Amino acid sequence: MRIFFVTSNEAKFREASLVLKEFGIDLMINRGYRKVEIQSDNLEDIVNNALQFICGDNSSDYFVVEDDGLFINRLNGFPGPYSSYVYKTIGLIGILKLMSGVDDRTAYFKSVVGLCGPKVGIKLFSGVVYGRIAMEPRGGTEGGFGFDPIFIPEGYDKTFAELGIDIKNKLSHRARAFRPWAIGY
Ligand code: ITT
Repeated sequence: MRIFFVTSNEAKFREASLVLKEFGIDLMINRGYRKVEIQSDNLEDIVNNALQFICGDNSSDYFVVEDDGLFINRLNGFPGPYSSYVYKTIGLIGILKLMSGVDDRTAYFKSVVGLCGPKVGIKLFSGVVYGRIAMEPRGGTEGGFGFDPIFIPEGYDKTFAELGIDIKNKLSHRARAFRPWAIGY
C-alpha cells in the first residue's frame, strides 16, 4: 500500500512526511496528479472536491490532499481560504500593512486533510493552532515557509520560522490534522 500526498507545495510535503514518520508511515508525492482547487469559503469543500478528481482510479493506492488557511480575527478571518492567493499577491508585507495600528493581532492557522483510498471512501481531519501576527517578519531566512515569519503560536515569543520545523511540527495545524489521521486511517 502506498500513500501519495497530492500537493504543489514541497514544504507542506516535508512537514507532513516528518509527522507521519513518527507512525512508521512513508509518504510519497503526487503520482502524476495535481490538486484541482475550487474557489470556496470552506476548506472542507476544497479538499472534498480536490479528492473527487483523484480518487477511484481503481488502484490500491491512497491519496491525501490538504488545504490550509491563516484566519486573522480582526480581518474577519481574512485571508482564510484565499491564503495562497494573498500570499502570492500582497504577501507578508501586505498583511502587516493591513494590521498596522491594530491591537488585536490574534489569528489561527487551520488545516483540513482528506484521505481517500480503497475501502475508506473520503475521510477528513482538521487541526488548528492559535496565535498572533508578529509586528514584523522574523526568521524568514532560517526556516519555515509561507506566513511562518509572521505567525507566533500561543505560548511562544518566536515566530514559526524562528522556532524551526521540529518545534513547529509538535504544535502546528498540519501536525494536529495529520496525527489523528495517522492513528485513524
Ligand atoms: P497545495 O498545492 O497543497 O494547495 P498551497 O501552497 O497552494 O499548496 P494551501 O492552499 O493549502 O497550499 O495553503 C495556502 C497558503 O497558506 C500557502 O500557500 C501558504 O502560503 C500558507 N500556509 C499554509 N500552511 C502554512 C504553514 O504551515 N505555515 C505558513 N504558511 C502556511
